Amino acid sequence: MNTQPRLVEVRRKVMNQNDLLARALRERFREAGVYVVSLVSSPGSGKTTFLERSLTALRPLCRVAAIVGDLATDNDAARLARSQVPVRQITTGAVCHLDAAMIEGALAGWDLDGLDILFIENVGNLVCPSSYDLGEDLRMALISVTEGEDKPLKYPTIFNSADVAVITKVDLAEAAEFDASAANKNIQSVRPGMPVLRVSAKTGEGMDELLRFLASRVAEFALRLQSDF
Ligand SMILES: Nc1nc2c(ncn2[C@@H]2O[C@H](COP(=O)(O)OP(=O)(O)OP(=O)(O)O)[C@@H](O)[C@H]2O)c(=O)[nH]1
Ligand SMILES: [Mg+2]
Repeated sequence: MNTQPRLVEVRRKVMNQNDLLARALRERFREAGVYVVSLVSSPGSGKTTFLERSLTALRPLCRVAAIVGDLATDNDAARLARSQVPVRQITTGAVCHLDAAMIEGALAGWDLDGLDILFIENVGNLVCPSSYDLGEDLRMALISVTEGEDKPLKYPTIFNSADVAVITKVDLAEAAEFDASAANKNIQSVRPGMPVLRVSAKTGEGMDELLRFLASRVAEFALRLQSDF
């Protein structure tokens, strides 16, 4: 018996439900004037380290907060909390990605009007998170120099679902013999025109440029909000 059509149908229903919830979340974020940035990457690409540095840099300038997802432990929430911004951990158990319902649950009791930027660190995974809209305004796909330049070709969906690629751990580029132009070519072949930024959260290289990029996106968002009202 061929069960394929039924499986596809069930999956489509789950996706539709997530899309509807994500749309409602996006509207809620927009009404509260919160710009939402999500981070996706394989495990250990440097999402939390990058976020910790970004939150610390942004905290004196605007009201920031973070939600972080992992299968187990609240290690990342504890690390992010060192930047002294509000942080919430989602523990997904066996689930390899965050979805819109989990984000909605994590927002309970949170005054969104009191925030300017909300970061969401997804579970480290280059496959599952790509299909789940979280209501974010900007999705960053991180790829570290130690992973190999071919990752965008092997995992095109995650790069396709993202708005910007961030090459991390550039302080290790030489040791890893990282070929930046090959990586860039692979990213562009999957998602033509995608901005590519380079950072080291260890040394701080590229962080100013990345935060300027983010600030320009937040400013565009604020302008759009003004023209809507
Ligand atoms: N050399 C160097 N190491 C880094 C950099 N960023 C992160 N690391 C190291 O990479 C390892 C993983 O970093 P995390 O920030 O935990 O990575 P992650 O993507 O949050 O990991 P998961 O949440 O488990 O998916 C840690 O040992 C970090 O110290 C960097 O810019 N340079
Ligand atoms: Mg992490």
